[in-house]
Amino acid sequence: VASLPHDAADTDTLAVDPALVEEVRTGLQQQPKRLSSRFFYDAEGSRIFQAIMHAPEYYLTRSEYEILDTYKAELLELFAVGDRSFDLVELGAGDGLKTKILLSHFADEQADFAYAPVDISADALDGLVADVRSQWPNLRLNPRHDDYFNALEQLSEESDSRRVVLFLGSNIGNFAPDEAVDFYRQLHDRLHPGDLVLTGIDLQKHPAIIHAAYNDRQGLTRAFNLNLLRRLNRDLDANFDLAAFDHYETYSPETGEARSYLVSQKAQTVRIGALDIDVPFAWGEIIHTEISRKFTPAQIEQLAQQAGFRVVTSFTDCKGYFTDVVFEK
Ligand code: AVJ
Repeated sequence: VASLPHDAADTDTLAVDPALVEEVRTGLQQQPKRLSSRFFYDAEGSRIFQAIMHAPEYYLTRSEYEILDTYKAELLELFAVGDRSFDLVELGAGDGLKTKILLSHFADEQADFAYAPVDISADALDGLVADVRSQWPNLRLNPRHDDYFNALEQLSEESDSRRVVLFLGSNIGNFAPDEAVDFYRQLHDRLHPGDLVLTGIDLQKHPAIIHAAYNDRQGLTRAFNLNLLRRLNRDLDANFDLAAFDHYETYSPETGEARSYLVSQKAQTVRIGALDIDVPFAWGEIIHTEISRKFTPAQIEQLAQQAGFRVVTSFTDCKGYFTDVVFEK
């Protein structure tokens, strides 16, 4: 079934991800149709997301950057309490742009720590590792191309330093409400008492600001969403006509959910060659592709508690758009 990637740089997809096959089989034969946002990040999708982070409407990255830059000294005091060594484990490290603010400050202060970036994208991880090695050749660097929880389990066997887990960028927002609790609870299970989590979460705010962040004028979010169909064309030998689908975004201030959809602009049938199925679309029919949930401070407190964590402290940017929260086990 596997078709080889046409893009040689995309080392992730030498064989088709069986999870993608399963997702398409169930998601596109379901009513309403859906595909998970975890499949956005092939090489091209990762590149488009980098561009989104620089879009004027996408405030999340700038807000979190400001928080980490403003509070890096306070964070180091929390992480290295009593000058103990710690393992900084970053889940979903991506290009590590924000984390480099912390690495730079921690290195300047000669903190005793190792950095273990974890990512399921080999492309993203290789770039980050090369970059960090050249900037801080003496830093203890322990990259993991792995699933988040596998990596955490291995790390706890190899070292008895305090673990400080970074889970930044409001990645938690992509989970359904019950999955978010479950994710933090699984994280809690794999940590030792006294270990910390620094987690970045987007806050509820004026709905227009949030809606614009997922509906930018340059069309980057649109390209990001449509790229999922391009990936299916390539990896699963599908024949989506990208011009026959539109990007549509909603934000509900009642649920705090930004939701992305692809909308079929005509009645059409799409063939998924690798699955040997034909998928019919009515005019105006949608595929739901992403949830980016926004939280209130009270919801974050509740989330932490349900997962068994104590909230130590939290920081926000000057506009109050975003928060970085420290949990302790
Ligand atoms: C990387 C999951 C945090 O949901 O804001 C950006 C991904 N989607 N624009 C988000 C995304 C559309 C982003 N996260």
